[in-house]
Amino acid sequence: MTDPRRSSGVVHETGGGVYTVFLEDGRRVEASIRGRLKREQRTGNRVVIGDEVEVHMDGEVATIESVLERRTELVRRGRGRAAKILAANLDRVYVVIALREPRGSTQIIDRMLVLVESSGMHPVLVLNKIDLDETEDAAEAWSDLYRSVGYRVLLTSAESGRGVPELHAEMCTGISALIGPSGVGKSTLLNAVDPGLELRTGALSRKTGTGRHTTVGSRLITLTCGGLVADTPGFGDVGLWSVDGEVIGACFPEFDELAEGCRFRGCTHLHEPGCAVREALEDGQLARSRYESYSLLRREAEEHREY
Ligand SMILES: Nc1nc2c(ncn2[C@@H]2O[C@H](COP(=O)(O)OP(=O)(O)O)[C@@H](O)[C@H]2O)c(=O)[nH]1
Ligand SMILES: [Mg+2]
Ligand SMILES: [Zn+2]
Repeated sequence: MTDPRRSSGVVHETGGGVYTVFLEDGRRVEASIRGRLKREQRTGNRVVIGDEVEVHMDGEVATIESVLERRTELVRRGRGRAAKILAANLDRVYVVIALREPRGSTQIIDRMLVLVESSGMHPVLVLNKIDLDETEDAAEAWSDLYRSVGYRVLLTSAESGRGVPELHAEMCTGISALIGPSGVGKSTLLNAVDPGLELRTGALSRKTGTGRHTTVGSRLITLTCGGLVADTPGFGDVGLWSVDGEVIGACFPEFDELAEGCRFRGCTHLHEPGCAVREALEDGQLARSRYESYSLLRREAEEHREY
């Protein structure tokens, strides 16, 4: 028999110890969490947006009893900071980069792809602001490069509308997230996908100055078509994320097969003899920019390692 006071739902908002949960029957409740879960929160295992939870209803009082196993977790690992789960059960992550204003680079792209890959998710690359002059060459070169290593690439512009219908169609099911540096056009793109959202965009938020209006909590935005979009302050500070050195190799999909040919197990591909990854680089089978990003991230991880 099912207990009528128990129902399951999805966490749509967190912040200040209050969790907004949408229950299966469509009700929206503000829940707190059970003591045992509260203790886990302190050890970093937090209840986050996208979490599927079991809620106990005592009249109008809602309490989160347990969190169901997550299908995915997007984790931010900081330099010297504890890892933080930003969102659970994301179905797709878009890494958004502007071709200009601010100008993207393969290094920025690779860094963000790696951050998402290190959480076990395979992102979609969005090359945005394709309406601006002199963006064609980079757009073409980068789409070719990233498609060749196994990523899906979308070319978009909120200004011209390019790619917006495609993005809209994909975002109407499940939970999506857009991550990327500030100013690349994430909020503007979401407003183009769903004009009803009226999200604040760069031109406005700069005026508010010292972050008085910055979002403190995290939320899932509901699109008119029913899709959900994760929004957390953590998506804007990708520059502060870092990745453990040992997993970086696994975050470059095209290295996987090559690495099997390395002479040494656990080869770092930086200096060992008989390295198949570096051989592929010399043979032109591996893009130099990808290898450079790899070695940069790897060295960076070594510098920030803590004992
Ligand atoms: N030319 C052009 N500018 C854009 C486009 N999308 C956004 N912008 C501008 O880029 C700035 C930052 O946009 P915003 O959406 O706030 O970026 P976010 O920080 O990634 O959310 C704003 O001034 C927008 O007007 C676009 O597709 N083309
Ligand atoms: Mg924004
Ligand atoms: Zn190697």
